[in-house]
Amino acid sequence: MALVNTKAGMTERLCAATLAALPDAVARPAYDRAALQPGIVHLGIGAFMRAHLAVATEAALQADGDLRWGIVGVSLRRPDTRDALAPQDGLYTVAVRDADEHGKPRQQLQVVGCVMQTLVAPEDPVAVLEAIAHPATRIVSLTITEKGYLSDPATGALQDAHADIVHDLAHPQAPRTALGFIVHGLALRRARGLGPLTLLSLDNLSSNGTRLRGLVAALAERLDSGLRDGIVQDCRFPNSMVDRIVPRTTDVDRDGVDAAMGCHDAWPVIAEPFFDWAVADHFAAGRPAWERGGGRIVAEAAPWELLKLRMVNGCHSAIAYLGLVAGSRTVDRAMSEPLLRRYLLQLMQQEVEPTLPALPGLDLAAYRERLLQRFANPALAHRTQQIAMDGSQKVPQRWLATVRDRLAAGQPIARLGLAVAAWLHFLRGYDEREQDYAIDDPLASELLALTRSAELFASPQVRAQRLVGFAPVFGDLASHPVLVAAVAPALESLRQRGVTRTLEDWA
Ligand code: CS2
Repeated sequence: MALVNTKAGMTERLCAATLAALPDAVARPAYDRAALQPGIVHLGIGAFMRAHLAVATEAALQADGDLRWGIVGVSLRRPDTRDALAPQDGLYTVAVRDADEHGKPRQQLQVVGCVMQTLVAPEDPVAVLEAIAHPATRIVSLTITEKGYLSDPATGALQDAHADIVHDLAHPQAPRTALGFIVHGLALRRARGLGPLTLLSLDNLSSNGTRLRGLVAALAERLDSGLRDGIVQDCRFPNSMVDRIVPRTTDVDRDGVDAAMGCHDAWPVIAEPFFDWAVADHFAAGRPAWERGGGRIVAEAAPWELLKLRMVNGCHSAIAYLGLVAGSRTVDRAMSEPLLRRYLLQLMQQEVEPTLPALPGLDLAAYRERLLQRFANPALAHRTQQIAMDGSQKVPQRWLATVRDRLAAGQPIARLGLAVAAWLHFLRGYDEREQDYAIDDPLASELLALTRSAELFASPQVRAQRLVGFAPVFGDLASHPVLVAAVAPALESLRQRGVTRTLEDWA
């Protein structure tokens, strides 16, 4: 279709004024945007949130017309999301992509309108504090990724010596971290006599709400124990499981969306059709009708989190490290390798599924089958390198919790051992074609030093022992003899024989 051209020959920008000219097939806000009120402050407005929380909130606004749940987004670091969305009146496109039964790519487009404003925290931290301490705000939600919590990956404890935490304790008007904004924002609410909030973590951490509560309490305690007690008593921190694959948007994606929309969206987001969200019914001051947008309001979200972290994210990381080292740039390419597919099936069926709690109404075989299809979605081009980042923060809840459960039950861990070995092998920084890649991880320098020191040993057993001895990640499993015994031969095989031949033996 032709792009809508202005007189100057420029493609028009997606915004309130161009909404009406979009093709009929593009879904768009059907409520009165001018009447929206800001009920949610979201910390970490990235692609995932825009394709998940915002989509469910949009559906709720649309379904019941309760317009008190507009979203104020906050970028904690960069201005790029605000710069893209502000000229678009906060509007952006969600492109839901997969392939039909003949493998032909297809997409469904929706313009989302519930993001009212985006604040850039480093430019104006007071505006963020004021948004949290606004009388209309009732939920502060977070997608700040695992590392944004500044907690020790192995123990979950607050890293209270971290420079940003030290800074935030001393600068109530200009925090840097999400935790700092929450605690100082809540202090402001308290001083103003405003009611309690719900703090809603939407990150891939086990018991994310409970964990957030502990970290917020630990930071508040350092400031004022009365503030801490007030937060713990009155605010709510529901656990939640979020699931939707949302790869980073590329320029090719942007061009494709523009061509289909007939106007320019500077930052659309790409997502798979699958959507899931189990959130515990534990709110301090109400919530949108998220069940109208695919949310499941449950009594307990923690068992769903366990399922999702171990199956979806655990497999994702295994695909990412094995795939990347073998030269597969995207998840769907990696999934086209029958040996990797077979390994994943065995990892799930033999080692992960036996550790999962019973979930009423869940058909595990169908869930597994669907998951393999989701990973194979060719329309996403989800880069293995994107998933590979921040391994030090991801490995503990994706694999090590499962390892712990299996060791406690005296069960074998050969396939989990291979996954751990794949991460350690990946840390060398080059693939089987000798192509270098970056290790993007908050512990990158420690991991580099670890890898170098392990290389000094000729014995595979000693090398593995050293690597698995890395306590910040392995915690109480550091140098555990059974884990070392599982990792050592897998790592040696990856080094000597490569991914494909290793998979021949391990699955
Ligand atoms: C992925 C997740 O990047 C990653 O580490 O495993 O972002 C994954 O795509 C989502 O959690 C799926 O819900």
